[in-house]
Amino acid sequence: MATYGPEWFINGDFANWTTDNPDDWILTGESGVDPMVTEPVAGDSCRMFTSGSHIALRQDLLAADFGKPFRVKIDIIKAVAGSLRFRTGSTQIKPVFDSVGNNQVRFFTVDPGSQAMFLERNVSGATNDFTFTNVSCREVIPGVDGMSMALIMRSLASRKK
Ligand SMILES: [Ca+2]
Ligand SMILES: [Ca+2]
Repeated sequence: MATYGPEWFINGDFANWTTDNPDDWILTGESGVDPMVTEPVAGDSCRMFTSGSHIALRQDLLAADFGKPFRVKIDIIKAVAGSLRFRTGSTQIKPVFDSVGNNQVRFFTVDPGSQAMFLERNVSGATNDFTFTNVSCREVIPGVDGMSMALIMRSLASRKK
């Protein structure tokens, strides 16, 4: 089983806000209420809305870990229109998110060209409207899975004969 390194996102649970923007996130593209990032429930969740223009939240965090495998995770509580994606540097992490659900995970390798991790609207020029309560980004530390362990045990057993 793989294990996971420490959490990279600060305020990934959207507990802390200042003037309707989440602390520790770099927000680009907000213009009044369209596009906007807003706090629908105090200290709980984040809504990202646009009728077409780009909007993104970003944290710069992965410089020391180029080329390593990572896992992002999101809890989405409202999916009204469009889709939502993570992006590392210029590399979009697929598949995008388009539905409600907790613990939706994606795996990726950190783009060697950038330390920026974006959470952004996916569909250009269309309405994208999502509310999410938590996001997470952690390094994947590979382990021995069950099948590999079974093969190792069988190999060791046969050597004893
Ligand atoms: Ca939360
Ligand atoms: Ca805002």
